[in-house]
Amino acid sequence: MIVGVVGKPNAGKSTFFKALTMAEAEIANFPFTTIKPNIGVGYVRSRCSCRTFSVDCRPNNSYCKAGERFTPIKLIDVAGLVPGAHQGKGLGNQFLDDLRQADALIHVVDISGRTNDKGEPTQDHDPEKDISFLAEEIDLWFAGIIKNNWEKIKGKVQHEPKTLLKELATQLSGIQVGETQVKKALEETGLMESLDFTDENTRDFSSRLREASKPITIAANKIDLDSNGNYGRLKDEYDMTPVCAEAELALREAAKKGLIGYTPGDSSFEAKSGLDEKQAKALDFVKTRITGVYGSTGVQQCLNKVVFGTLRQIVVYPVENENRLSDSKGNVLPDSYLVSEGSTALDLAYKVHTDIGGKFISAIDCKTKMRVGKEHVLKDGDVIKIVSGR
Ligand SMILES: Nc1nc2c(ncn2[C@@H]2O[C@H](COP(=O)(O)OP(=O)(O)OP(=O)(O)O)[C@@H](O)[C@H]2O)c(=O)[nH]1
Ligand SMILES: [Mg+2]
Repeated sequence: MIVGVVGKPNAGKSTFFKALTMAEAEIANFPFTTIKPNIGVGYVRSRCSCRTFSVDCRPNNSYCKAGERFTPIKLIDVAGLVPGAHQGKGLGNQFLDDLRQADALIHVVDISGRTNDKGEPTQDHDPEKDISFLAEEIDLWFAGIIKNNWEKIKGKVQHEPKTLLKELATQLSGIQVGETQVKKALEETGLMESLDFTDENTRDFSSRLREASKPITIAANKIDLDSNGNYGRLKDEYDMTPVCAEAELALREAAKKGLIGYTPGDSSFEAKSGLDEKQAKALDFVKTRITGVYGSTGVQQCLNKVVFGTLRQIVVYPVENENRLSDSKGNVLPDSYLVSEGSTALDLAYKVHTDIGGKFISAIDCKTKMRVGKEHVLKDGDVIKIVSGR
């Protein structure tokens, strides 16, 4: 699963990405700082099952802080998108290509309105324009793929109308669009029968595919600079999270240096001794103007919202020893995995290893100590031992 970080140039995408991944990413106050995509691992936060089971965990693929488990998820930060990108404007199609694999997008918007649609400094840009243009660009990108392949598809479909669904799904599989999504959009638009792929109909069809395959969550970034009240004006109309990526990055860096105690996503942090005057002032700003006002910096909240809300994932913990809740080396609750709501014990077995999935015998729910079958539906926080043949 991959979450893409998108938006116009200079909106704060790389700052947001860096705060989540602590990976190297260039950040600068001018457009098109990022050209090649940054790929890294971020973490979603959920209550660790070590608390429910009252055990001390020793995570391996993830980490646990103050009883909160941080489970990995891949993130990609791409170049800034400008209107007309689908036709090659700005850095053009390349980074749209970089987004092919994404399952969901976080749209980092400069809510302060202090950069124009090209990412250049200004005073009173309306961020509402950014919100609509981004979804449009992605719709047009999808529509372009259909248009470019339409002659090929049409030829085959004329011989055998039933193949429309298959042909479209094949062309769109590269951008993570599945057959079920194509089918639903074809039915909703009536295109399955009419085959009337005019520009307008193709656009409508693409828009539905985009909503299903690359849903967008809005991060209202640079909230610290929003003196024009844009967030207050737009928050009822759009579902968005107030964000200060710069503050989150500062908190994570300060925590890494041991200057503060901070668990990502918390509503507050604790300053330790040894801060110089500048650091103390910066942290005071974060406290009084960001976390104290909005309840957090919003960065962790955005990622959690995408993964647990939009993508409907749950966290489960596979173990090898059902009594010690550990792997074979004795590490307690070593791994936490994201799986889709409704996943079964067999799905988890395959996720752990294809061999284990193939030789699945049964599973043990470590909470109830009950043996369950492959159809057993997993719940958030479940600790599961998979029993498989040799
Ligand atoms: N005040 C404020 N500035 C921020 C915030 N987030 C990012 N910035 C600043 O905005 C500028 C652009 O940040 P980047 O992260 O490089 O933006 P980007 O969207 O990746 O830009 P491109 O790669 O050029 O598309 C930098 O000067 C950041 O320090 C924020 O929450 N508040
Ligand atoms: Mg960037």
